[in-house]
Amino acid sequence: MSELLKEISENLQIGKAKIVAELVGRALSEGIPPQKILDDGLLAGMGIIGAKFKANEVFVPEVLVAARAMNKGTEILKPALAAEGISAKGKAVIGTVKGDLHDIGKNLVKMMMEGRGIEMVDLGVDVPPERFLEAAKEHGASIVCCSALLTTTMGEIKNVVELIKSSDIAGKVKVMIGGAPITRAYCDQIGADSYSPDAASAAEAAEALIS
Ligand code: B1M
Repeated sequence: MSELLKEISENLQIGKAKIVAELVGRALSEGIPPQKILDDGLLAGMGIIGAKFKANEVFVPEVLVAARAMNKGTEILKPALAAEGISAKGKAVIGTVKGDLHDIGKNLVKMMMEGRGIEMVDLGVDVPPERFLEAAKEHGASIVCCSALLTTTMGEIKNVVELIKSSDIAGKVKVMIGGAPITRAYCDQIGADSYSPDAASAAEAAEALIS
């Protein structure tokens, strides 16, 4: 890996957004292919943060600043990627279910998935099942991601699964679920496609589902 790409990865990991943006610009002007800058610079750095987060070596604040640096770098890179016809690996919609306003975990999941090159459509919080379905159709997403933090709202995930399974996109869209009260047993019980206990595992699972 070139020294410059290594620098991008390292600065991303410590959340130096401005420097990451500058380095991405420099890499482009040096003629490094945009896909290589994305894979070996930005995504490589985010991958390391994801693994460290999973191993409890870094925590929420570090992930948030790394993700912000990733976004700054991606902003600079996007026009070059688009010009080369390079698109995201896949698309997912994400939201916190109806009645639930917790979004810190959902945002982390979104950022980790973006860190794996997946385009994320964020529906925010308090999202009714119909909105998940509508957005999946509108954006042609292959994954619907539901987060729930309350025992009183986790039942809404079941409503999302049922709605999607009875819709015309059944079988084409996978439902991924997570949040503090959610378990693998619950996932199996309601027939969701994938459960992940944390944001880094969710990003890995999403990548596997897409490929
Ligand atoms: Co709330 N709250 N809260 N709260 N709140 C909890 C969840 C609670 C456990 C606190 C407690 O009593 N000990 C409790 C729930 C009890 C229960 O149902 N079992 C609770 C309650 C009761 C409430 C209110 C009802 C309180 C009240 O008003 N009486 C109320 C409900 C409001 C509503 O949603 N309608 C409420 C409100 C709030 C605040 C608004 C004040 C605030 C939310 C701010 C925000 O999100 N913007 C808040 C907070 C901050 C918490 C705690 C303290 C922290 C939650 C959090 O962000 N954790 C929480 C107690 C706790 O967990 N210690 C609590 C950090 C975050 C990174 O973790 O969200 O679990 P988490 O996400 C993880 C994984 O779960 C996973 O990945 C993430 C990162 O690795 N994950 C997924 C999450 N989504 C995923 C999706 C996936 C895969 C993995 O696939 C799609």
